Amino acid sequence: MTDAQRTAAIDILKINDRGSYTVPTSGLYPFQWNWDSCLTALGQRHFDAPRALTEIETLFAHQWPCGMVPHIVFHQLDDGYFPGPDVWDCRRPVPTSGITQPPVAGFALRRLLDGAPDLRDRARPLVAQITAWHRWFHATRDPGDTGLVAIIHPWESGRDNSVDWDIPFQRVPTDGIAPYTRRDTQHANPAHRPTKDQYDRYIWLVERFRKLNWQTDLLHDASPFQVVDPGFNAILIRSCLDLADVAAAMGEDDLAAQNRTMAEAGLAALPALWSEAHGQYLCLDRGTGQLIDSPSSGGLLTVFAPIPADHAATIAATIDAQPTRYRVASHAPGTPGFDAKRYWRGPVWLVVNYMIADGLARAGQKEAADQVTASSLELIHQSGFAEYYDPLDGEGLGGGQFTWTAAMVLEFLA
Ligand code: 9WN
Repeated sequence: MTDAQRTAAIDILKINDRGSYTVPTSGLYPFQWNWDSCLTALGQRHFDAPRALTEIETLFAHQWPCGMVPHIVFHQLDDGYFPGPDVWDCRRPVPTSGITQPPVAGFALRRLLDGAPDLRDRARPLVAQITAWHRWFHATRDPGDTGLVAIIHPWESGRDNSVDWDIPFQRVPTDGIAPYTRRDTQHANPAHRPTKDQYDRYIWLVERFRKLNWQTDLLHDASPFQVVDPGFNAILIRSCLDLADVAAAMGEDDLAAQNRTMAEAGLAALPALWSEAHGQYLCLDRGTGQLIDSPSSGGLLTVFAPIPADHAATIAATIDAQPTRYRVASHAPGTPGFDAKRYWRGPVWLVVNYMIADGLARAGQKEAADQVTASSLELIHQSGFAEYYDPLDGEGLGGGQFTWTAAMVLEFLA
C-alpha cells in the first residue's frame, strides 16, 4: 500500500507541474500559491531535488522590491479563479496578488538542503531573499515592535474562513465593493466554502489596499483587520531559526544573526498568547488588544516553533482529547463555530498536520506526533488526495488531486 500511495503522490505532483512552478490543483487554483509551493518542494525533493529548488526560486523571482513575497503569482491568464490579476491590480511585471502568506520558505529550504547539500551553492541567493522577506514582516507588520507580526487579511493566514476571524472581521465593512462573480463555488461545493458575506469582506480589504497603491508600509495601519495569529508567527519563528542555520553553514554570519534576533523576539512574545483554559495558544486581535476566544488549529500549530516544553505537552494532550475519529480538526469539535465540512472551520488539512507532527516530535511528544501522522495516512487511504477532510467521517472535500496533500504524504512516508 505504501508504494502505491507514494506512486500516486508523485503522479499528482507531476500532473500539476507547470514546468517551473506547480499549481495547487487544476481548475480551482490555476496559479502559483506561496506556501503551497514551498511545501510542495518538500514532496518534490524525494524524486527530483533540483526541481524542488526551482519551485522556491520561481516564487522568489516574483518577490517585491520591499521584500514582500506575494501569496499568488499569476503566471498565465486563467479566468477560472476570482479574484484575478485585474482585481488586485498590483502592476508587477508578472501579475501577483498584493498580500502574503505563511512564511514556510526558510523551513522548507533548510529541509531541502539537509537532504541535498549539493544544491547549497545554487541556494545562496535565496538565503538573502528569504531574510529580506522576514525583515519585511517585522518592519511592516509589527510597527509597535512587539516581536510578533500581524496579518491584515484572512487569506494571509492560509486559513481563510477560520472561526478565529469572525469577531475582528465584523470591523471590515462590505459597502461600496464592485460587483463580482465567484468562481470557487463553480469548482467546489458552496456548502464547504467560505460564505458570500466573508467574500464581500475579503474583497473590501483588497479594494482598500489597492486604493493605497499597494504601498506595503501603509497597509497595516490602514486595515481594520489586524490579527496576530500564533500559528503564523510560529512558522515565521521556525523559518528564521532554520534559515539562520543555513546561513551560518554558508558563512553568511550577518544574515544568520538577523534571523536569530527576529526569532528570539517572537519566542519572547509568544507566551502572552497562551490560554491555560483551552490548552493552546489563541489569536490576538490588535484592534481591541484582546485574545480571541476561538480554539483553532492555528493555536495548536504553534508547536512548530520551539515553545516551552510544558506548552508542547499540553498541546499534545489537547489534540489527543479531540473527540473526532481523525486529527487534527481545524477548529475544536463541539465548540461554537465548528463545522465538520466547511473549509477551515473544522476539516483536517494535511499540511497543518505535517507541521504539528514535526513540532510535536521535536518537542519529544513522539506518541502524539505518530498519532497525527497515522491519522493523516488513514485519510489518504480512505479518501485519496483531497484538499481537506471531514474529521468525523473522513470524507475528502474541496479540490481533488491536491498538490500539497500529495507532497505531505511523501514526507509522512519518508
Ligand atoms: C486564497 C491554495 C490556497 C491555500 C490556502 C487556502 C486556499 C485561496 C482560496 O487555497 O485559499 O488564497 O481562494 O480559497 O485557504 O491556504 O494556500 O491551495
